[in-house]
Amino acid sequence: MARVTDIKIAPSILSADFAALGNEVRAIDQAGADYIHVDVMDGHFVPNITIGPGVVKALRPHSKKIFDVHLMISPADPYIPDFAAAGADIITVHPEAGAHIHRSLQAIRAAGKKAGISLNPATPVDLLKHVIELTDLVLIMTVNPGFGGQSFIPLFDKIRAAREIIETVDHPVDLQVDGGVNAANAPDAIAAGANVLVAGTSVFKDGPDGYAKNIRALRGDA
Ligand code: S6P
Ligand code: MG
Repeated sequence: MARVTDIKIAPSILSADFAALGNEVRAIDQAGADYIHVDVMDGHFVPNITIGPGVVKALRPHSKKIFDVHLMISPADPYIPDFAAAGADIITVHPEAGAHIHRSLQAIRAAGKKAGISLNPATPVDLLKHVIELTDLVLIMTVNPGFGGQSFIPLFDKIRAAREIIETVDHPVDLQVDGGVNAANAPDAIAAGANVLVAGTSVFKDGPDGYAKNIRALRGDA
């Protein structure tokens, strides 16, 4: 089970000031972010449009932290090389976005990046059993993807089940929770087995002066 010191915080720039993304990435880096979570949306797989590989490339020089790129796009496979070249370190895809999730994970690793799989709230966790050997990060969505600021869906049994599947392999696999995460529900998500917390609203809500305090609060630090 993850100790508090093992908990990684991945602020989602979906909630950042899109008019100042370079400054925002630097600010959350300096405020203690472990990963920079980049939500890519295409207005087709999810009802919102955000950013593409060009923005990831522009942000890359602003931080040495891990760029954790969450592709909420369909199809995803044609764009894996572009996000890899732009500087993504982890590329996460959805099985709901295409027919061949096994092939998508292979393609991410072939591009030299860590492969993530993200499950929407209604997608059965047992799917992981068939791809966990190809997976470096499991993302359990605790909102229906598309917009920040939604309410957390308490899928703790699903998080526990994902942790059990991860324990069946020898290589390290992050268990990430994404959607409506805040200081109130973070302890239960961690207790269920999550070791990476994605948070947009709960990190960015008070402006740059609050980023470090909000990140500490998610870790359970006073
Ligand atoms: C939102 C998006 C998620 C975001 C997450 C962060 O639908 O699909 O992937 O990363 O929701 O925003 P917040 O405000 O929920 O923490
Ligand atoms: Mg996300």
